[in-house]
Amino acid sequence: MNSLGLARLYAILDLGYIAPHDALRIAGELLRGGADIIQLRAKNQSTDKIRELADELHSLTSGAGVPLIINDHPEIARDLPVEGLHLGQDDLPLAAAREIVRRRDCWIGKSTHSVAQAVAAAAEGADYIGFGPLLATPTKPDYAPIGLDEISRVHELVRIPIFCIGGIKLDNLPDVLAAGAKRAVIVSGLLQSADIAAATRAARRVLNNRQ
Ligand code: 3NM
Repeated sequence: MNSLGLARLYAILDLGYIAPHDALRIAGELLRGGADIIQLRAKNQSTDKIRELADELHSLTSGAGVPLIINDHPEIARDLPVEGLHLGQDDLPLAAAREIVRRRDCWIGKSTHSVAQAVAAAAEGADYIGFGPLLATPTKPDYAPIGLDEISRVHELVRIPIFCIGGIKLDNLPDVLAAGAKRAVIVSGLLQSADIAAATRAARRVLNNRQ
């Protein structure tokens, strides 16, 4: 199984962009392209539907050695052998989520939207953070972009893996890396490309060249 420490490209199967019945096929494309981690994000589906999809997806991702992370639903991370749970700032506190999941081998990541939140999430015991949105993004329209200037400072202050997120596309990825990012989450930039595996492979190549 890929380790968190070595992961560079974090892809999200966001059901705001893809239909549930396409999720497995598109996960296959992301895996073929070399995504290091896949998250299932399904804001408008029932918990039962997400659990069913997560179960199917996990058979695929675990066969490929790629961690599957569930957004928002600690009870699903408790019930299935997924590798991680992702929490937002408005979700339950990390310690409360760990109490529900009760598996130390389940990573818990947290979305952070400022350097202060990033430092707080690390202190709270997060295994990794998302840091963004760096740039304006239709995937998360209600958040003010942070810009690229804080990327180097957050890397100085926070030692757990930091996945930069928000408005990252293949064409601006080099600028994000030049600003100090080491890892990236790309959602619409992958899901909306004509060839998802090729776009994923291209992003991986840019991220790998950074090391
Ligand atoms: N979380 P795209 S930004 C899901 O800042 C998500 O926490 C963010 O999508 C955060 O790559 C974001 O399409 C959307 O911009 C990322």
